[in-house]
Amino acid sequence: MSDSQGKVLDAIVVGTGMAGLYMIKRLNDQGLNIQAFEAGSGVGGAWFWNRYPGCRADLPIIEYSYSFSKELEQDWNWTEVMAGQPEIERYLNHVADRFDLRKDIKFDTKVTDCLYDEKSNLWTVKTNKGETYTATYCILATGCLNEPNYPDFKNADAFKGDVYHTAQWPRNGVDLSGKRVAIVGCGSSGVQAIPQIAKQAKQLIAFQRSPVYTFPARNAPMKPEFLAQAKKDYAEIRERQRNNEMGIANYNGPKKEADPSKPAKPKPSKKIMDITPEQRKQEIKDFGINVLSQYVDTYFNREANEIACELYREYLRETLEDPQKADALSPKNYPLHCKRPVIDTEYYAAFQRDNVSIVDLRATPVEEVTAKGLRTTQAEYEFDVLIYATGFDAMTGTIKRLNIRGRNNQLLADKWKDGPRMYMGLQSVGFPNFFTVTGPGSPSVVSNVLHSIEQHVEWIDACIAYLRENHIKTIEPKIEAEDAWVEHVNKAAEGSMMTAPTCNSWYLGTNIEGKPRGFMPYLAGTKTYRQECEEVVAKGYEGFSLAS
Ligand code: NA7
Repeated sequence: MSDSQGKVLDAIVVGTGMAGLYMIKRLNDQGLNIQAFEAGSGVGGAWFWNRYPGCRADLPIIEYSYSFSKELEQDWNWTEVMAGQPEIERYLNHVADRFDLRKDIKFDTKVTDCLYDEKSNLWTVKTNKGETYTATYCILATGCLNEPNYPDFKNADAFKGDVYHTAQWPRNGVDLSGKRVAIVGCGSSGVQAIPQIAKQAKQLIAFQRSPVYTFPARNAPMKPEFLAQAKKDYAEIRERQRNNEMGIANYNGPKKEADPSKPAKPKPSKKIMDITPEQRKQEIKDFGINVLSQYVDTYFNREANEIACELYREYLRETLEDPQKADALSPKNYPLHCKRPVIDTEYYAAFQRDNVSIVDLRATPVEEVTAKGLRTTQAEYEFDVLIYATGFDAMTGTIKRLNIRGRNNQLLADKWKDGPRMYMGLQSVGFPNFFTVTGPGSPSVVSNVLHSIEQHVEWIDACIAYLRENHIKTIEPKIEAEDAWVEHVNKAAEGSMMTAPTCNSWYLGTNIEGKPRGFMPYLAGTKTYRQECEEVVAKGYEGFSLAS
């Protein structure tokens, strides 16, 4: 078995989003003979598929951009503070061209099987095109949010109008002007899409199961002087990212010298419990509603968190004149910080429009899909277009759907039936020379994910170089190291609002029917994690078995 030229490859990379592109670049720089596969017809991964109206980064783009090339940092000119999907996709295409990565990618090609052969110590990778490739190393760069989740509604196929998912949005866009549109799901994607769709559609019905805590994105056009300064400060920005547990520098432009003639600018309190109810309201007035997400005690202290939740609901009642809409949009029964932070641009303003209504699925669940729309326990709603913004089978969904077989023909999906088991989110016992970029058990989605991607890609790249230099045939975790790491990951999440008993989220897998509940990312922080990864290497790949 071989690639089309009959050779055994050094490495195979699956996926060409932010992780895959950088992985290809690093392996090319090492001079390896590689092949990458991409299910889409272009690069970008999440930024290729999620092209729904309003899709944009939820971090300032200066922070959420590659740090590996100084020249790229200097040459690329961002136009918005929180760049939108089209601009990010253009950037990733530029990266692919600039570093000549396309030559290694087979597009429109889905990997179906990754099979380890113990005798030859090679991975065989099969694709939906009927091709077979073999390589020493197999690297999954399939991302954490890749497998779209569709609700299990009765008569799901009955609807006669057009159906879309935000995560599989058509490349040529969808004209929703003058249409009656329904959207199911009000997580990050729904929250970003609703205000944009509301502007086009004749009528928009949002079918909402759980309202979210969402905070204004504070997006704006990128000021040329800010960008120029950021370009000068990139080295410092990246250093600050490395020293922050989220991989975020919180860069606000040039540091200003304090003017002794002016009073110091006030800052909000650190803890909500340290201030009186009146002061809390004053801080919301002074610093905006985003201040609620900044009080450090709300992350671990239930009482502090509940105070913030109540203030949030109060803010909604004041913002939305219609008390019924305010009530329907009010998150209840689960804490702030349970789900990944949601940021928005005029989300609540969209519900002030006459053409936008909300159906509270907590009060009136969906009974079935009909030819004309959706029937809840209360009514049948008719529309022309149905949009699912219902998220993903996150973190493990794609990996478990692949036929990945390691030693003794063991299926990875079987090994993970009660939850993912990996050492450091990089490798799993029984699957030698098989790596995942931002796999479960690493900080990935609870950090600036591109920062985590770069750290993982560099670790894997250096590991492969080490194996080759030292003529080591396989690397694979030891079972005791993997078990201890899984335990360590669970411990790191204890007491967090993200694992509160009342919390349900895709971090926990509870958004997918039948998926075991368990917190999948590693919450100790990116700085801590990076140090742990470096220590493992310094101790001769502690916790891994290396076989010559
Ligand atoms: P999310 O955050 O998982 O949101 C999905 C939404 O869809 C959420 O409101 C869900 O309600 C809702 N949902 C899911 N299944 C159903 C069914 N069966 N019926 C009704 N409503 C349903 O996905 P997003 O795409 O918005 O965001 C994912 C990440 O992408 C985000 O965190 C950013 O990092 C970017 P629920 O909350 O489960 O009650």
